[in-house]
Amino acid sequence: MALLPIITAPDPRLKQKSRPVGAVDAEMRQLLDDMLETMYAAPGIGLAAVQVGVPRRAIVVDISREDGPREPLFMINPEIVGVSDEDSSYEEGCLSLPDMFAEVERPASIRVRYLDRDGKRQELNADGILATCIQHEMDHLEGILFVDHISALKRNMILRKLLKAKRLQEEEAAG
Ligand code: GNR
Ligand code: NI
Repeated sequence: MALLPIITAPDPRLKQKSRPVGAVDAEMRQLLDDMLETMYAAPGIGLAAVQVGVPRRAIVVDISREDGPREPLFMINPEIVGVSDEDSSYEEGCLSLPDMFAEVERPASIRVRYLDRDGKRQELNADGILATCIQHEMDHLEGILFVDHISALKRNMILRKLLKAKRLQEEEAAG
């Protein structure tokens, strides 16, 4: 297992579209395990492969309590096959937009089809924060960040703050 560096915005790699996974082989399982460890360490409730620089359609999600038994979900080539008419709004964050938060509206529940860590076909109904998180991760596979769902005004405010924080960090690192 290994901790992988998480890419933060603004970085053109976060805008690229991820390619389908051909086979869930040992190398892919290693990546999934490293992604899960990286997500738990962050800590976060989801992570897409592109956030660690691998533009493949693979995500990990775990919305369980940190102090209880963990319930990781590994989703390869996920597809949304159904959405509710009803929307819900959650305050979202993103490990690639550190310390930034905004309310995002999405379908309240979804049905998603994917391959699991064993390459087995699965379908899952999700609602609540799980539905939000899966949709947030699947957006990453299209090069979309949560700020792309909010007003240009709010988005630019967040991106400016982020750029400023990044510059400060780089100055500190340079000494
Ligand atoms: O850790 C995360 N929390 C979160 C909170 C609300 C909605 C979505 C998320 S996903 C985020 C981790 C992340 O950036 N995944 O891509
Ligand atoms: Ni994210």
